[in-house]
Amino acid sequence: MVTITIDGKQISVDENLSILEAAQEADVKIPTLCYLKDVNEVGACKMCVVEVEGSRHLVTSCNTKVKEGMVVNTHSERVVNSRKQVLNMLLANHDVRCFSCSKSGDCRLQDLSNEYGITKSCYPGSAAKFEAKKENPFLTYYPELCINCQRCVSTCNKVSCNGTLHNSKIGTRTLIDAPFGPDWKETDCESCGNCAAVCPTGALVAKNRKKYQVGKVKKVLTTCPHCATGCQYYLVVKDNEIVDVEPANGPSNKGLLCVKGRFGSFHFVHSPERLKYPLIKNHETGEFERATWDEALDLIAAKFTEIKKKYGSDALAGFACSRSPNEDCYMLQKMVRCAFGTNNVDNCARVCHSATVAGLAMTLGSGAMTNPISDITNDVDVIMLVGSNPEEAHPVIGMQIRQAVERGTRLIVVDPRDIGLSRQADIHLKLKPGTNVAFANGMMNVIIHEGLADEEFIRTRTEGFEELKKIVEEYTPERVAEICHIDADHLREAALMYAKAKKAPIIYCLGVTEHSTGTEGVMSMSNMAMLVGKLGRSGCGVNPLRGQNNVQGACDMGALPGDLPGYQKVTNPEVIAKFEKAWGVELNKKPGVHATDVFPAAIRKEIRGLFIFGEDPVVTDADQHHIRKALESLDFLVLSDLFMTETAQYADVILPGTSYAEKEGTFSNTERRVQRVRKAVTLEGEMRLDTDIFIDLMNRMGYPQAQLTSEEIMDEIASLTPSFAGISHRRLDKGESIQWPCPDKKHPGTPILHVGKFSRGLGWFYPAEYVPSAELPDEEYPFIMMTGRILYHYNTRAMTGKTPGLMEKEGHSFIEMNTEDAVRLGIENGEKVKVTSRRGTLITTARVGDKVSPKETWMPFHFPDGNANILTNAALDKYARIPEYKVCAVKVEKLPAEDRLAENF
Ligand SMILES: Nc1nc2c(c(=O)[nH]1)N[C@H]1C(S)=C(S)[C@@H](COP(=O)(O)OP(=O)(O)OC[C@H]3O[C@@H](n4cnc5c(=O)[nH]c(N)nc54)[C@H](O)[C@@H]3O)O[C@H]1N2
Ligand SMILES: Nc1nc2c(c(=O)[nH]1)N[C@H]1C(S)=C(S)[C@@H](COP(=O)(O)OP(=O)(O)OC[C@H]3O[C@@H](n4cnc5c(=O)[nH]c(N)nc54)[C@H](O)[C@@H]3O)O[C@H]1N2
Ligand code: SF4
Ligand code: SF4
Ligand code: SF4
Ligand SMILES: [Mo]
Repeated sequence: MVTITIDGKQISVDENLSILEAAQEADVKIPTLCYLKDVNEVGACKMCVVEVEGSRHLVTSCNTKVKEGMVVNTHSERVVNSRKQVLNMLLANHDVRCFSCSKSGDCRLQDLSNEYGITKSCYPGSAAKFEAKKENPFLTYYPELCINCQRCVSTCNKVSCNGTLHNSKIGTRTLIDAPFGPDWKETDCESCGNCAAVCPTGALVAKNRKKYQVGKVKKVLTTCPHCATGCQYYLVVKDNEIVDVEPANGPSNKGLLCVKGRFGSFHFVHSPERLKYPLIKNHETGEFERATWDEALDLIAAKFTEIKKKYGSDALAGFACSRSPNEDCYMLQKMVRCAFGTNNVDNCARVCHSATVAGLAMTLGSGAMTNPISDITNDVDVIMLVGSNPEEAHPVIGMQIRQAVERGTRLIVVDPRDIGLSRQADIHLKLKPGTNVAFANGMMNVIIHEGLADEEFIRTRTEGFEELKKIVEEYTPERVAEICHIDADHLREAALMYAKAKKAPIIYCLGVTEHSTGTEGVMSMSNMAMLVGKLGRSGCGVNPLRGQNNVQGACDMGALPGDLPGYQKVTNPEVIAKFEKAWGVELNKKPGVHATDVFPAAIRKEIRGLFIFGEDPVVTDADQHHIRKALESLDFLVLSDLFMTETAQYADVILPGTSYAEKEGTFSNTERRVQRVRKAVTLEGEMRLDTDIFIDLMNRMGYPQAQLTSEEIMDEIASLTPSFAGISHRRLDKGESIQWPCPDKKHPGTPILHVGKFSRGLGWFYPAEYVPSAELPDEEYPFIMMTGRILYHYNTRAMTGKTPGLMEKEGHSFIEMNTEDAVRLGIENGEKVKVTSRRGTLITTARVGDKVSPKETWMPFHFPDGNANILTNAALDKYARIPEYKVCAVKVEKLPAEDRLAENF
């Protein structure tokens, strides 16, 4: 600590602070323009100058450290004159027609000019005129408003870590070479808008800002509805319409957002395509007809009751929506269990991370991410990223991984493709799809042989090691290199790098889970971490990045066939007794059917009535043809959604639900953090709260369910779920941020799992042998096809597809293939091709390069003009029943000349 005097006030402060930070502690305001803590502390704008006794020159307070005995004057005449001088210089080249600027009223330059009484510069400005860059659909750069403060450049380089913003010299002026011009689509800019968020003027600005004036809008703090990063932001609402998004400083996003959160999370709310009233299918005409809520709900209750009476409760099933709040998912599973009388309830985790839920529960005792995002991206030595593409799928986590790499963290990427992060990786193991188990066994073989296993950890905290060791012995680096198509020495290097690091998290995603051996892939991840004792402590762990905004929550809430809320087992009589007492109903004790098994069961007529809440399986489940057949086989299908989806076409009744912006509730992000979702707008139409729909239906089917608000539902959840016992809307509204388990009202939540002891007691090494994928390439179908997602669209595109700018950037399906294969087949980049698997055929556009290896291809599943799921294989994992989306066999063919150039099939 040092003692200094600021404006006559004596204070003691940390010696590492700058004068500016010390002044902030003393409540003394020093004006700044370019300063951004830890990001831009260059002292470029000179607004923050102060007078320090004994120093001849004024000093910039943002980058001058305090010293014992320092006497600082922040508002002397000399200081004020200097600041006026700075403003005069800045305004000379700044277009001051503020009334036409969208940042007017919210501009630091304008505020400071007013404060210092400078309305017009006393200097002549440069005569040069510069064109705005405005082709990017979300962002514009107006050079005439730029004061060259460098905040945007530093943010793009050090925070988003994208590196696309640079300075350029035009004549005497330094301006920003912003990638928003005519070639914006070809640049590496991700349109995240984090640069615009820090621009102190209207120079670099989001186009949405044009739609409103600050002061005339309301801001509602909520959680992003796309991926499970759980970014916090404000919805900016003008006259009951969401017009913009502003980042909030949430625990997982730290003020950052990605393009979907910032620009793709509200157009869909107001889309004219929203379902507005209930629809019943007229089976004579095949058309949907408008109905009243009473007609629709009575019909559903009658039909479902009839099926139940004729064929038993287990002929009914319901899917929960992982895009919707915990409270909605809880009520959906309660409806299925109490009113339908079955455990046939599931959610899209089945096709996503069910292998994680099953695999980590078996080996560690809890199927959730072990460590917080900030813990595994800050101050860690090595990150091992397996089958996870966070730059596109969890972009704000991707940004934090890029920051870690910039700070010196080493990166191992294990992915069959050149993803963005593989460029920054120390080691990229570009393994053959479907060979994760062999890779992990090879890593462990090296670790054991090099004597790097943590024997103490293995002895005290785990079981099953001897059996694992026996299996792993067979996976020599040379054998694994052959199976995985990688270099044996690279595998050795990766094993040493991971094992020797003090702190090294494994981060993994669907490249591990979406296989017919997905659960064993997941258990291979926990095997590796246990072998080197990297569990139950900071900066380590086994970290699945969950997908949907609330898929963690949908599972936590018991939308699973074998689990009641909080993973309390349906097969445990004590659990059943507790819920029977609380819910006042006799519960079905037979574990239900998994979502992926519901479709074949429908074809066999074992399941006859299905309630789908916010999912679109025709588009997203493997082997579309088989899903369509299953839906046609049902006696009665009900759908609650925001839009008329592909699946909705098969429904008997369609119910209009409400989006995240129209309701209260909570989402649980990937790190088990429960965060609030708040109502921002009320829309015209007959849409109803999804929870009210379920409550009404329960009552109509004879289960008396009281009307409850979202807050009351969370209280019920807490009363029945030990891991949620301390969680309530009230605590969250006070600003607390809680990661479950949170066993009581005083408990702060649990950031790191398995500290000192695994949830299952001892951690279990699962001895996994490598088993090849269910469908391998052969002469007829010579290519492996993988599938996955891209940055700009989200799953079915139901929501992101309503933002025109996102469609402008990426609007059509494509297939990535290797140049070697393309040359052999005479296929050029950008050409239309025909892709066929044993299940179907589609036409799409070839993207040729070396992102994928020869004999391998990759497709997104977002686009209707060539949906990858026409081709995918519905082979299921034996434990989790997850489909093998990541590997099937296809052939790719050149189209006849006349079809080749035809646009947009
Ligand atoms: N922009 C965007 N973000 C999203 C979504 C979206 O649709 N769009 N969806 C959300 C959802 S629901 C989820 S679950 C997550 C998914 O997030 P991710 O799992 O990160 O995304 P994917 O693209 O499905 O696959 C990840 C990677 O697995 C690799 N891979 C394929 N096969 C293998 C293999 O056999 N082994 C290994 N090691 N890697 C393999 C692929 O090359 C790909 O880079 O994203 C969420 N975020
Ligand atoms: N080929 C291939 N296929 C895949 C994958 C892959 O990697 N490859 N990944 C799989 C994965 S990981 C997942 S998670 C699934 C996702 O599959 P889905 O869950 O089917 O996809 P989403 O687009 O998330 O669909 C959500 C639906 O919910 C609606 N909705 C959103 N919010 C609400 C709400 O609050 N209330 C109501 N009533 N409706 C709402 C939306 O309008 C949308 O129609 O796709 C899977 N499909
Ligand atoms: S939008 Fe994001 S990636 Fe593009 S220039 Fe700005 S900060 Fe960089
Ligand atoms: S665009 Fe804005 S943030 Fe970037 S240098 Fe210019 S004024 Fe500063
Ligand atoms: S990273 Fe995920 S949660 Fe964050 S803004 Fe982007 S889509 Fe939303
Ligand atoms: Mo997912």
